[in-house]
Amino acid sequence: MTETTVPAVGDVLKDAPSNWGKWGPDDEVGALNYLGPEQVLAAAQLIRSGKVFTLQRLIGDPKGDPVWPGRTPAERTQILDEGDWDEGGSGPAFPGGLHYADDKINAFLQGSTQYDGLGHVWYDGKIWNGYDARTTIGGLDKASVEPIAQRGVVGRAVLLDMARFRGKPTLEAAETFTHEDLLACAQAQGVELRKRDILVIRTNFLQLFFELGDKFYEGFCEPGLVYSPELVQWFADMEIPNLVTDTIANEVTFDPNNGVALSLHCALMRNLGVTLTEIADLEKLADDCADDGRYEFFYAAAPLKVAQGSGSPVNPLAIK
Ligand code: UVW
Repeated sequence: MTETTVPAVGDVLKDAPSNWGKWGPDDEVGALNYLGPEQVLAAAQLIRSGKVFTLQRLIGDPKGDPVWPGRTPAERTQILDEGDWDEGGSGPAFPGGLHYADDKINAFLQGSTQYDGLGHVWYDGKIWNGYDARTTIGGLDKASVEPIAQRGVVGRAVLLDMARFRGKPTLEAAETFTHEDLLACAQAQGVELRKRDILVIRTNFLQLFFELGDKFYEGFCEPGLVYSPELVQWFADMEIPNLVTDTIANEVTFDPNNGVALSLHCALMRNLGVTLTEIADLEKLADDCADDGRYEFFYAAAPLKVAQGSGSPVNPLAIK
């Protein structure tokens, strides 16, 4: 498909459902409004074994950090260590002789497991809730990651292990699935999808990043959910607050039907206010779910409170 035949995302989504205004003109957290004390208390009932799974990928993994093309992995720099107190070193002399280590990172806020602020993507000059896209200039004045971080995300989550469901170690580049496939996967796993569930989808695609090295980015097109009006309506009807996946960008990168890039970012995040969480490490959790047959769990996550940030690293917790 050549670029000229690719339609504008706004045309593709012209009849798509929208939640703009649903939570008032000042809302900045969208579908997270679906998660309140009732959902938190119900989710807490799912904690039975006390097993805790942390879903963040390592920042500074010696095997490499998978990032969206054009972003670079985080660089951690050691600022102070014991060597600074060697003879002639510049380690500060504290009363009592304390030594310490300091370091800093230079990182894309979306360069690891992350929450996107709802203002992270847009089209036609408007971000979530109809705010002007010019509010993003120099930092997000509206719908940044900060209100999500202030609120936190807690609820019942369900793992949909699409790789196991399809009998593959990893889904393939550009492989797609729909909400019907998610429902079939849930049925095969013996778990019910309920309204206001946090959806956690495993493809294990990033295993190929670690196996292929730089070749991973050749013809880059991740597998994932593919846009259809029915899928977006299903997310709206199911009141899904948060979509968590183990890919870099949560959906098939280029829609095979029209070539549009990341149309679900626009349909789900910009229009419905569904919060997106990417690059989650679901491997230990998925093995445990396959072992005990329990695919539902308590989920809690809070990105960092970064003023005006378009996203933030996060280490979500799944507790069974
Ligand atoms: C883009 O939107 C480009 O990336 P992501 O949502 O994966 O951070």
